[in-house]
Amino acid sequence: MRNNIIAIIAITFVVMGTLWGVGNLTHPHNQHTTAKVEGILLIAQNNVFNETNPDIYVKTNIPKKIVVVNKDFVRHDFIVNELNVNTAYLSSEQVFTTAIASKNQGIFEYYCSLHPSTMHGKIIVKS
Ligand SMILES: [Cu+2]
Repeated sequence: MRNNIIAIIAITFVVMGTLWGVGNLTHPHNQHTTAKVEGILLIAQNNVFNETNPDIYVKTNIPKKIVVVNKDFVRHDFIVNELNVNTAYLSSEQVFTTAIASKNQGIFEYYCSLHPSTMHGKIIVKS
C-alpha cells in the first residue's frame, strides 16, 4: 500500500515534469526581448574621442549602440562613411545615440569631419 502511494507520487512528478518540458518546447520564452544592448560611450573632448580614439570592435550582424557626447565648446560629429553613420553636428553638451551595424567584416574609419586630423579611429568588424 505504502509503496503504491510512493509510486503514484513518483509517477505524478514524472508526468508533471514532462508536461512542463513539453510546454517550454512548444512555447519557448523569448529571451531576446530582454537581451542587454551592448554599447560604447564616446566622449568628444579636447578634439579627441575618449582621449585615445579607441578601436571599436563590432560583430557582424549585431548592432552596437554608440552614444556620442560632446564635452567641448566647439561642435563635433561622428561619421563612418562605409556604414552610413553620421550624427550631424553636435553642439556643446549634446548627446546623440546611434548604432554601428555591418553584414560584412572589415576595418572602417570613424572620424569627426570638423577635426579629422585629431579625431579619427578604427571600427573593426569581425564575425
Ligand atoms: Cu570634432
